[in-house]
Amino acid sequence: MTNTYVEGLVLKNYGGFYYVQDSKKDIYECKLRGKIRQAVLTGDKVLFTPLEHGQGILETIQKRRNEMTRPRIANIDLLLIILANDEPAPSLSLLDRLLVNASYNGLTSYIILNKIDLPEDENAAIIARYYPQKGFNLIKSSVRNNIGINSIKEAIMDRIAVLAGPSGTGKSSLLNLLVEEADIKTQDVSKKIGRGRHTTRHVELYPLDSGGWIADTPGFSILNPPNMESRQLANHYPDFQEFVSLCRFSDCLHYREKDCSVKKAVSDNIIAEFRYRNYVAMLEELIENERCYR
Ligand SMILES: Nc1nc2c(ncn2[C@@H]2O[C@H](COP(=O)(O)OP(=O)(O)OP(=O)(O)O)[C@@H](O)[C@H]2O)c(=O)[nH]1
Ligand SMILES: [Mg+2]
Ligand SMILES: [Zn+2]
Repeated sequence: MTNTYVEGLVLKNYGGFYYVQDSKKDIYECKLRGKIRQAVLTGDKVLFTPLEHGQGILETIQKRRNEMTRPRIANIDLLLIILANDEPAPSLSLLDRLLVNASYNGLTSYIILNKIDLPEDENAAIIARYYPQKGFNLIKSSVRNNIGINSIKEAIMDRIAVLAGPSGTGKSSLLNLLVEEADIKTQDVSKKIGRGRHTTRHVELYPLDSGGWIADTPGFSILNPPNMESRQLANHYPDFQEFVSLCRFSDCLHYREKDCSVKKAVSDNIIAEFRYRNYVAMLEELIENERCYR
């Protein structure tokens, strides 16, 4: 007999079942094949055997491209960093930490500057000016006034997205807006997977009508410094890249070295000083960790 395995994506694990969506967007309620030992995570790409009545058997987990804790989710493509134009005013150092973290984990990141219906905070103005000019993705939005939402949908298209950002910036509001629209047209599916916004405390991926998935992770934060070597940090600063090869020392950390092109670019106002300050703060933490664990 030829095998009839089908590729699918785990949307959630609930009540002992795994809800697996195939490429036709149909969702199957799957039990595990006995031999699977590894924990199956939301976001896992799997092979499963479809059975009758929307049931299935989850056969194997495919190799993960990444895996996050807090919440536990696999194969994330996209980090949406939700900041507010004001209320709360955005923190530049938090933003840079999130960007470094995303880059370290191989994620594409988008800076979403939400609440543009409000007057702009000083840091918000800096963000809106500096980052797009350096090639970062930035979308201005107002969940309240339905501005920028289509651009966010386009960013998520066919990808697995998670939200990050400080409290009060509008993550839950955005999620509700995106998922509510999906709800309208996927009622049958939501009935089938027994969904209720408040019924589950497990991580769930919501398929969006416009394509892609978003995780219900309003409290998502990935603030711990990633476990990288200090000399790797500059690789995660795209605005440093055109200068790093011009430093006098090939192993320059752009820290206390002489003839450092990155520092020169900072004093020439090509690299923003706040970016460099955030770099040094993270660098010192990494160096400190290396001292402790050597
Ligand atoms: N003016 C304005 N207010 C907004 C906008 N989006 C969300 N809000 C409001 O901002 C407040 C916080 O929104 P939430 O969606 O709860 O923020 P959150 O990021 O989920 O916050 P945490 O769950 O604490 O991390 C609420 O009162 C929202 O109504 C917006 O675009 N403009
Ligand atoms: Mg929230
Ligand atoms: Zn240097």
